[in-house]
Amino acid sequence: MPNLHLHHLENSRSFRTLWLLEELGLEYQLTQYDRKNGLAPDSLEQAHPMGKAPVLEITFDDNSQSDLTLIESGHIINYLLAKYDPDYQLHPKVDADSETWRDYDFWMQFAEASAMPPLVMRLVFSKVVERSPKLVRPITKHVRKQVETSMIGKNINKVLSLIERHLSENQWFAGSEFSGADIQMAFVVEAANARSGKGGGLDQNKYVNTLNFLNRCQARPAYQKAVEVGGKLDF
Ligand SMILES: N[C@@H](CCC(=O)N[C@@H](CS)C(=O)NCC(=O)O)C(=O)O
Repeated sequence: MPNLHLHHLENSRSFRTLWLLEELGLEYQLTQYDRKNGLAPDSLEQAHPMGKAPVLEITFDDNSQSDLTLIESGHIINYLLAKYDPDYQLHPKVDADSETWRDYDFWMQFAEASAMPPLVMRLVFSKVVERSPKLVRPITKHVRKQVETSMIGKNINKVLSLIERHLSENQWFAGSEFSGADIQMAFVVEAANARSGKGGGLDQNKYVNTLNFLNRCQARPAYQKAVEVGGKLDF
């Protein structure tokens, strides 16, 4: 069995990896990093030059193959499932004719390609306002409001509508079974549900299926173990 070493940054996408490692019941080594002014500390660059979380290092004691250093949470999820989920308990078989697989692949991609960018922009603007000197704060607030109304808010609403519609027709993102796509997308929902900054939390009536999905995720023992080990997500 190779050694798995996860580099986990507090309050970050590496929670996805931690949660999946727990779902799979795998042993792993963990290095935790605290944020510095909201960002990853420089020391994370020693694990991978990108300096972003997650980083998963895999070493093979038997020299059966070269060691690996993986980044990109979606890529890591797919690697771990391809390797450690041979019975397809947490991911569907690749099959272009299967709606379950197409949904799985779609939401895996959608999470980082379309959903996270406007959520990150919202977070960045709220930090800019928070950290701007008192004197210029009315200006940064005004700019945030403009960008929020003209761009960020609209894009986030489109993302959330798509998610809510899908979850009103499906129990999970890839059909009727929990899968890696739910781990990938739960982080999106948590970020969208953030109460800090401009978020204020999701509307309980409008996004009832989305919030029920999040509750189902948070009730999973592996999710709770990941919180215990790596800390609660709190944006
Ligand atoms: N698309 C990448 C994004 C990685 C990423 O941006 N990670 C954030 C944590 S949520 C990070 O390390 N931020 C710290 C920084 O940029 O300094 C993934 O899904 O892994």
